[in-house]
Amino acid sequence: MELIELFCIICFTALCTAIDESGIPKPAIKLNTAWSQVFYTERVELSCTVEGSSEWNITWFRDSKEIQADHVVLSTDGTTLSIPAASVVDAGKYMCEGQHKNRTLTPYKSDELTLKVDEIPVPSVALQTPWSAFFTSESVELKCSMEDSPDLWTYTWYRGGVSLGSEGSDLTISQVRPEHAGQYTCTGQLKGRPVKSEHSKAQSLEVKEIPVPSVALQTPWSPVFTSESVELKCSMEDSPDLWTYTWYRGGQEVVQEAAVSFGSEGSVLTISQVRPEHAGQYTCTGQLKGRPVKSEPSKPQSLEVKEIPVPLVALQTPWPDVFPSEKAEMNCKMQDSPDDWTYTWYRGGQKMAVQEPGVSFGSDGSQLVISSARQEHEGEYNCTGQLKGRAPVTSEHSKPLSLSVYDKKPTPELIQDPGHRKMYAKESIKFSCKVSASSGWEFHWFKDSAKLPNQGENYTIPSASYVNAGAHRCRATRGQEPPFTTDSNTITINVEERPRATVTLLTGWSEVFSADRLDLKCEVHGSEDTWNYTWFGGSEQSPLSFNAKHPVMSKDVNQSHYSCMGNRSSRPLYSQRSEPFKTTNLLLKRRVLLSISGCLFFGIIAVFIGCIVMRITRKPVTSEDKPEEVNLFLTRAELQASDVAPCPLAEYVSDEEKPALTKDAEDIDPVCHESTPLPLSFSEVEAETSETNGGLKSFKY
Ligand SMILES: *[C@@H]1O[C@H](CO)[C@@H](O)[C@H](O)[C@H]1NC(C)=O
Ligand SMILES: *[C@@H]1O[C@H](CO)[C@@H](O)[C@H](O)[C@H]1NC(C)=O
Ligand SMILES: *[C@@H]1O[C@H](CO)[C@@H](O)[C@H](O)[C@H]1NC(C)=O
Ligand SMILES: *[C@@H]1O[C@H](CO)[C@@H](O)[C@H](O)[C@H]1NC(C)=O
Ligand SMILES: *[C@@H]1O[C@H](CO)[C@@H](O)[C@H](O)[C@H]1NC(C)=O
Ligand SMILES: *[C@@H]1O[C@H](CO)[C@@H](O)[C@H](O)[C@H]1NC(C)=O
Ligand SMILES: CC(=O)N[C@H]1CO[C@H](CO)[C@@H](O)[C@@H]1O
Repeated sequence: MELIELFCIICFTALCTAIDESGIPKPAIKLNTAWSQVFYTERVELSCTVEGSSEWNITWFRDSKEIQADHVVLSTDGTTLSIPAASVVDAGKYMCEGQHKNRTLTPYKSDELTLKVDEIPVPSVALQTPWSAFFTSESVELKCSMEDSPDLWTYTWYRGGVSLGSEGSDLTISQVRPEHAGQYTCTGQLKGRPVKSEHSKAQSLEVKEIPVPSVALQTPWSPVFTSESVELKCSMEDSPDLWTYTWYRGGQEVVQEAAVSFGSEGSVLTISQVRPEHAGQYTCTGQLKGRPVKSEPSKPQSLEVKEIPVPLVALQTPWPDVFPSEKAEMNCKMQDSPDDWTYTWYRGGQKMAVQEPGVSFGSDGSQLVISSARQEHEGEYNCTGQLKGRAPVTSEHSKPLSLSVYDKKPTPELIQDPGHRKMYAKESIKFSCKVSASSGWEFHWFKDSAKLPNQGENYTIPSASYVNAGAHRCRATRGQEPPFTTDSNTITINVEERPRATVTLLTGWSEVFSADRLDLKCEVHGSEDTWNYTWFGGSEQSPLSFNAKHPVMSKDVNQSHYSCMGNRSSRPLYSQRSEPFKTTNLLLKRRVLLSISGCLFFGIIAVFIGCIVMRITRKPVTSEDKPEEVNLFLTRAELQASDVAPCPLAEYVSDEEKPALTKDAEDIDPVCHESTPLPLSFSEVEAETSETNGGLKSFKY
């Protein structure tokens, strides 16, 4: 509009001037281009017209100086002045003057025409977004424009100086890719005029791959237990704050719920009370704030959720039933990694006090020791585990363990079989120790407070002897350090020797000379009871006879040894066997004795008769001269005083050699009278007690 207006004004003034000055035409100066604004390098044409122009010579002036044709191009008639490429020097006030060719007229000047030559403006490139860094697939819009009258221009885009072949003020890249990055410039081209601007300042365009966020478990441990709190963090490595995040579990978007919450912009996922269904593979994506840029999902982070295990209570001591003062020990343990837990104990539903007298817990509570059980320790025990350093993780109660405490110590019962307190040698005795309650007992045996080597519930004496007499007691123990101990009642037994049988010779001296058999008798001394007897001959074990008396015939010389024993139906059931009675050569000796004694007898008679004869034939002598009469018949006292055994019979009958004879002599009645039994020789003389050595008793005073 402006240009048109200007143009009209110029025309009008030109017309007016043309008819001015009363007939002398006035040259009219005029810009031939349709625009008044001329840019550098543009071609400019000015014309100067006078009526009847052919008669006029035209002269051009700029700033009152005549223009020389060397710089500009004038048409042949001079009416047109053209500047092929305008520059600063071409700007100025233009004027033309007409000089009539034939007539001398005062040259007539045109009006002044001011020509301005403007610099070609440079367009500027602007991003339509406030950011210049783009992520792949984002859309980018660039705008190129001239500051003034942008509509007069057309624009051309360049990246890195290379034309993109695209015109228009707006450059749009709908899905930007990394190769779109670069320096963007544009130039302006004046519409319809060959005016081309310089390149604009470059606008750099950065294209980045969309980053992928990463997920990290903030909780320092994995796996986590049910009810624990878990924190997961999702973030971009670079400028994480530009993003908002979305969480996925196993590909499904995680939504907010009672236990699940998100931190600002979703970067932190908090599960306050984790449950098994929260386990899975967590991924997240980032969403650029305010821009439709969405990242690929992160690498998955797995969240493992374990059920809190339940501990097990186990009895460490072998018995669930204990006695007062006995020790009981139990422990509470998780099957897996028990050291990660501490434990709490409950008895009968009540949490146990830390300082219960008589009860101690291990450092982590896994052990419960009742050093000395009491009635109040009875009950059902169970426990829970708490994860160390992760306090809210508490297990369920374990299965209960029941501990019962007896109200008193048991007393073992000592039983003797057979139950006689008075026992006889070689009898077998069996003691049993019985504890009626509970189990696991070990037994120890004591006699007169001395420990016996026996262990086990039974203590058997296969063949009693006097060393087994005494107070017997058993002790039941169980457990260790110190063992629980309880003592039984005491049974005192006596072990007596069995009465000994003795063999006596019934046959008297007088009969010895007449009879040809010896009668032996068996007796059991030290017992008034009646006995049945059994006789044994020689070394044979089979009995010979069963009567109290046993005859030995002279023809039985081979059976030199006879012994007997008592046997009955009440205790003691049998006696000790007697010492063997030797009858070797007894009958033979008797015959020899008979002849010796006969000789002796007749000898004595002869001496006696001789004495009488001497007494009669010789006179008596005085008492002083009288030699001491030989006392052939010693008194009993005299005989006793003498050490020499005077009884020739006894001496002879004895089987013993001379040295043995002196020994035997002490026991042998030196006076040989009718009732004196023949001295018996034994294979060995035992140092028996006087009572049992019944066979010799009759020889003593
Ligand atoms: C001017 O002079 C030329 C020749 O010199 C002549 O031909 C022409 O007619 C003249 N014009 C006028 C108007 O006198
Ligand atoms: C363990 O003890 C608690 C409290 O005494 C009780 O409520 C619970 O039933 C017990 N647990 C089991 C498994 O018996
Ligand atoms: C102990 O004796 C009883 C019978 O008195 C018997 O039943 C038991 O088996 C015996 N024990 C041993 C260990 O021998
Ligand atoms: C006595 O013993 C002898 C040999 O030692 C033997 O020949 C004889 O038959 C025995 N007599 C009797 C009665 O046993
Ligand atoms: C006891 O005597 C009877 C006969 O009276 C006999 O049969 C039995 O063998 C005897 N016992 C012993 C141990 O000698
Ligand atoms: C001796 O033996 C007989 C028969 O064997 C028996 O009847 C009797 O009771 C026994 N006497 C004693 C004292 O044991
Ligand atoms: C009056 C005058 O100056 N006339 C001139 C016009 O131009 C022609 C050709 O250039 C000249 O020859 C005349 O002298």
